[in-house]
Amino acid sequence: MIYHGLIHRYKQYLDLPAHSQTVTLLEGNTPLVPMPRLGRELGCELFVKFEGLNPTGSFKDRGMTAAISESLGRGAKTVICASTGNTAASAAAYAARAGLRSIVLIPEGKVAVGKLAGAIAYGAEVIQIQGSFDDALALVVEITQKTPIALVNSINPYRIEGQKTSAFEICDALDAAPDWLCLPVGNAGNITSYWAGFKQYGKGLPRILGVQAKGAAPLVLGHPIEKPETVATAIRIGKPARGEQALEAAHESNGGIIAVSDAQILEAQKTLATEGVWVEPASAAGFAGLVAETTQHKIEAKGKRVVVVCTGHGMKDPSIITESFTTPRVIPAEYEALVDAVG
Ligand code: AN7
Repeated sequence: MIYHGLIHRYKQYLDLPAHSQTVTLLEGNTPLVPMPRLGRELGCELFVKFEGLNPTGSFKDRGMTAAISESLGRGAKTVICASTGNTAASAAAYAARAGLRSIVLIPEGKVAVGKLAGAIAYGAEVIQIQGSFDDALALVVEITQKTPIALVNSINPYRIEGQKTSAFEICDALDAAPDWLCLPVGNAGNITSYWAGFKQYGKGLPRILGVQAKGAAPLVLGHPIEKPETVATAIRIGKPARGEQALEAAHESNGGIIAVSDAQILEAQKTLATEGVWVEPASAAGFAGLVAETTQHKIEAKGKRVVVVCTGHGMKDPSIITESFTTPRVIPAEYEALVDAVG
């Protein structure tokens, strides 16, 4: 069966206005990768929903196909977003596809190189803000209230509609919701979308574990963070726009929102790669949270079906790896030297 993208596939479940004109890069339909070895170590049946395999390398494409389709149909000429990077690349790609102008605001010096390169490659006008993601978000909200420029951050309700489809795909693949769903939380659009999606689809409800980075954990601490800091720059967010809904999802699902350290995040990134899945640091936070909670016996994962959402590809943030490894050794281009080196 030919795949036409997630709006086509799940149209009946998505509350999109009639004026929408579908703009798609065939996003979604991402693999639910079994992780038998790591699952055995944790005592559960473990899967990764690998959202890094979307067209621009992150889950943002699910919401962006919906938001850009609506903006285009409404007659918008320009779209704008604030971003820690992945939203920027996704908005740029879908705007390019739709023939719209895109403007993206990013926090100065804090965006992973693969994301910035993507935004530029797809033709976005990139503006760095001397401030945080939260400052940038406040600015784009203001300009979209005062001008016809369309906002494509996850405050835009169509972003949530599109992102619900990952929950549908998981239910379709497993024929039921998993027992646990673990995912990173930044601006809290994704956790909001998953919970809405599972509730709507009627194939059962998972318990949801939302995971923030310790230096950017407003939902765990219970107050906004003025200067969020974490190696996981994607979730370096101090005032999540959908924070209330994230807390609601955690509470209603009998799950929780926790924080993990940067060291735990980087360790989780390495561990996932040992089973062949390379994700960017923020993306590994869900797995880091699962490991932390099972180790402390706060989550009883034994015999349970657990889906960890890996939101963005490792290639988005190569410097995290390249800055920490030693340069590969150099040998002469001779067989003897190779034999020596291989040992
Ligand atoms: C890889 O791109 O906020 O909780 O501006 O890139 O829905 O915000 C990215 C967020 C998790 C958090 N994982 O999702 C942006 C941006 C990755 C991300 C999140 C982001 P939300």
